[in-house]
Amino acid sequence: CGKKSDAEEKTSEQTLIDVGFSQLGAESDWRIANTESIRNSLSNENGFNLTFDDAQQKQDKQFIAMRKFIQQEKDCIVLAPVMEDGWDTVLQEAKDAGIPVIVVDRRVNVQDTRLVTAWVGSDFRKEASIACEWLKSYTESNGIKPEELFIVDIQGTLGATAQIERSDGLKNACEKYGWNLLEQVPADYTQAKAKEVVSNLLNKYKDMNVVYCENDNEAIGAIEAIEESGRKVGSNISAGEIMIISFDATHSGLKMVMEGKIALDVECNPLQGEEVALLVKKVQNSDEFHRYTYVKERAFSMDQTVKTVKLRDGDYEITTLTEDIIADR
Ligand code: GYE
Repeated sequence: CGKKSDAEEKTSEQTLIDVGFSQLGAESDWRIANTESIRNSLSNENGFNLTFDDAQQKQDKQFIAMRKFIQQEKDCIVLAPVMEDGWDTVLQEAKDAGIPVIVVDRRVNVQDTRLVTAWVGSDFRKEASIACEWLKSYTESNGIKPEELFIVDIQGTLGATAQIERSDGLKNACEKYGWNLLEQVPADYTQAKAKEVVSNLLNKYKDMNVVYCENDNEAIGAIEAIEESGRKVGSNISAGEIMIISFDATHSGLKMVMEGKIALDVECNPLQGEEVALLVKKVQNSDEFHRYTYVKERAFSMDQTVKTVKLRDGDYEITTLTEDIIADR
């Protein structure tokens, strides 16, 4: 093919990239921020024509959306999968139709990893290590013995990467450090479910003193349940307070950190839109791109006892929260 005529050049310039985005749901503040970020970055002004679908936390609905996008011959599909398993068939269908699929946030577990063009998201194992290493240093500094810790894990949606890796990280730390893990219970990343679950756990375990919540909405539900039961949330376990550890660092989560109600909040960055937009363009232009991109994240605490934690790849600094950081979310 020869050089394009001026007219052809103009049309291709004006052509928007047709993208279908299958978002898993709207279960949390994190998710809403993630949707907004992707929608804003994949806007008409930026050269995209985006079709959005909310699957209400149902994988079947994601299959339907994906097949609709394939039928509509989208240029690219962006998929935020609800869980890891079960994607082989539909991803093969996209591949057969020649449509690249960019996976965001959680990952998919497929036999042929080439079915995924690229992935953008967080290192959930690292997030869990930060939380557990912080708890270890904190308790050691305060003379709390490992066997005095009675922990419950309020899990996310079972089978989601963030759940699998945050739950595993805690379980391994409990085994390694000799902490008591009373129970691991799923609450679907929602405030309402977490409140219900924690109310039941409070009745069951009088000695429970740490609630490890796998996201901020769950942490807020847990705080409500604990306060309604007449107990106090806070870092002073020895004085009978129940410590909350959480993930996401959303606006409402960080407000709870500021008030001392969440002891540590490990950030999970939902702002993946710009990276996704860049990737889609690179894929379309057959430019080189990274297949796996991890977004940068921090961990916030108001308690100054632990300033750094030791991770496998070196020291990790805990950020002291300021009003500016909260205002930014
Ligand atoms: O932590 C939670 C959301 O997969 C990282 O899903 C995401 C998690 C996030 O509902 O708030």
